[in-house]
Formats: sequence, structure tokens, C-alpha cells
Amino acid sequence: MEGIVIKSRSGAYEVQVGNRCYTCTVRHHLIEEEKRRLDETKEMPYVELIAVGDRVRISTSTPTEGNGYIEACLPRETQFGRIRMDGWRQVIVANLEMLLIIFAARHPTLKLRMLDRFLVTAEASDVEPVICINKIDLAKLENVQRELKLYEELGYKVVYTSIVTGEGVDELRETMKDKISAIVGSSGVGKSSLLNALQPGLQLRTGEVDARIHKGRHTTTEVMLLPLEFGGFVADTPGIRTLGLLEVDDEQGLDIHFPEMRPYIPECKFAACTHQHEPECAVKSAVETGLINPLRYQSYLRISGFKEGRYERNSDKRRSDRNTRRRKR
Ligand SMILES: Nc1nc2c(ncn2[C@@H]2O[C@H](COP(=O)(O)OP(=O)(O)OP(=O)(O)O)[C@@H](O)[C@H]2O)c(=O)[nH]1
Ligand SMILES: [Zn+2]
Repeated sequence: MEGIVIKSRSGAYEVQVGNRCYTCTVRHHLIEEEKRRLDETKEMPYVELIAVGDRVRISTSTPTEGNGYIEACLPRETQFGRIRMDGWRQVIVANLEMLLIIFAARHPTLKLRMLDRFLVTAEASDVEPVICINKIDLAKLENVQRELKLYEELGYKVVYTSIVTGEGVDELRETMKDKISAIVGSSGVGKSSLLNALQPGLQLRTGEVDARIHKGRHTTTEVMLLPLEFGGFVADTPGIRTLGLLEVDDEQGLDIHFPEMRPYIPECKFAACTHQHEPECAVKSAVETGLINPLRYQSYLRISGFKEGRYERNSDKRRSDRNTRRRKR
């Protein structure tokens, strides 16, 4: 039988097959195979072999009971997660298809620089970002649309919603239908209210762990996929909900995650140009001539600063990896 892992807890996995759920453990041979693979490839290990969102093949000895074994894990389309400080790879949600980034038009204020961080997170994990501007009843639609125009021009989908007028809720449902999505957004933007409008009773767990994660303390954040009755799943990821940027496996460099920079990157004089202080930088020229929005460029600078400040050794390593890679081209 084939199913999808909707919950994981200390080695036990809830696997949904059709509308039934099985509690499964991983077959030993899978763990052995992974060990052999790591020995050969010298890749860094995963914190956990199976992640929420994985499509798996399971077997049950007595199908009437709700227990089984995970026999195989099907190849992942995407891996949304982070590289831990010790280098191990932690997949928070496998096969995530959409990152729903929620802001409020007002109360709290729309923060476009924070939106840029979320967009980078999505781009870096190959997950499609969808921007949702909630509480549109509190602002003039045209004004908000003007602020978001740049993002629509970059090709990002923007949905305007209100749980007061019900506007946009159908469109949001349509957007999430049959996909695995995760929701991010600051406190108070209306994440819980929106989910409840999409499907009455649908609830995220409280985000208490967020504060502890920010302080870097060790916390296990249990991720769950909540089935949507109109099709698809929404990931409840308490730890990442308000986080601006995951420590993504970013050896490609940050610039590539800004779609408007991509055409200019190969035109820079230096292959490893950081587009900050180097001469003959095509990205900087494009900012100066107005081809790249200066605020987006500022976000780029801020995010790269953030990363270098906080993960200095990693960034150095990434930069040198990237130099080698770019030289090959
Ligand atoms: N006017 C208006 N108020 C809204 C809308 N959506 C949510 N709210 C209100 O905004 C407040 C916060 O909404 P929540 O759904 O709790 O926000 P949240 O993002 O889940 O917040 P956290 O749980 O703190 O992360 C509540 O008082 C909601 O009633 C909306 O579309 N319009
Ligand atoms: Zn450059």
C-alpha cells in the first residue's frame, strides 16, 4: 500500500492511506541501506530518515489493526528544511509544494522586507511561494495592490483575503487544493482565522515554541500534516511559522533566489561577485538604472549580512564551494 506520512513522533509514523491511518515503524533494511549509501557518498546524514510529507510504501501484518511497517520511501520532489549547525540535514516537510506567506494589509503593518525573506526561503527550497494579504477589509484594495505590484511582476501569485467579508477565501481554497502547503506569517496576521474560514474547525497548534527556537535552544518541533476536506494537506509547523529565513542548504548563493537578479549574475566581472563592493557588477548597475528595485536589493544585502554574521563559517564554506562551481562553467 502507498500512503503519505502525516505525523512523526520518536520513530513512529502516522501514514495515511486513503482515509485510513496506520502507525508505522521503519523496516531495519531501510536504515541499513541508508547507512551504506552514506558510507559510499560521504553525504551528511539526515536527522531522521523519514519526514512528514514523505510518500511511502507500507505493509501490514494484520490489515484490520492500525499498525504497519514502512518498507520504502519514494523519491522526494522537494525537501523543506535546514542544515543543523553540526551539518546534519533536517527535513521539516518533504514534498512541500507551496509556501503560503501570510501578511495583513494593516494591523500588523505589511512588512515587505520580511516578505523578501520568506520568498528567499521558498525559492531556496524550490517550493512555490504564494503571497496572501489578509485583512483587506481594513485597507483600500488599490493601495495594497500598488504595493504588491512589484511582486506580481516578478511572477509571484498574490491573493487578497478577508475573513470579515469572505473575499478571496474561495480563491485561496482553490490555490491550496490537492497540494501540500505550509503557512508562515507573523503573529496576528490571521493565520488561524483564515484556516478556520477555509475549513471550519481546522486549527494550528499554538506557536509557543517559536520564541525558544529564536533563542537557539534545542527544541523538537513536531510537524503534522492536516488533511483538507477539499483536497490536499496543510503542514502545521509550529517552529517555522514566524521564522523569516531557514538555514537553507544554500551553496548556490543568495543572489540566485532573487529572480530579478538572475539575468545579470553571469554579466558581473567577477564570477564570485557578491554584488556588494565589487567593480563592474551588473547587478548593481541594474539597481542604479532602475531595472532592479532598490528595496529588493536592500533586502538582498540585509539577508546576506544576516547570514554572514550568524553563520560565518558556513558562509565561507559556501562561498568557496560556489567559486569552484562557477569556475567550472
Ligand atoms: N478585520 C479583520 N480582522 C481579522 C481578519 N483575519 C483575522 N482578523 C483578526 O486578527 C486577529 C488575529 O487573528 P489570528 O487568526 O489569531 O492570527 P494568527 O496569525 O493566527 O496569530 P498567532 O496565533 O498569534 O500566530 C484576530 O482578532 C482576528 O479576529 C480579517 O480578514 N479582517
Ligand atoms: Zn555583481
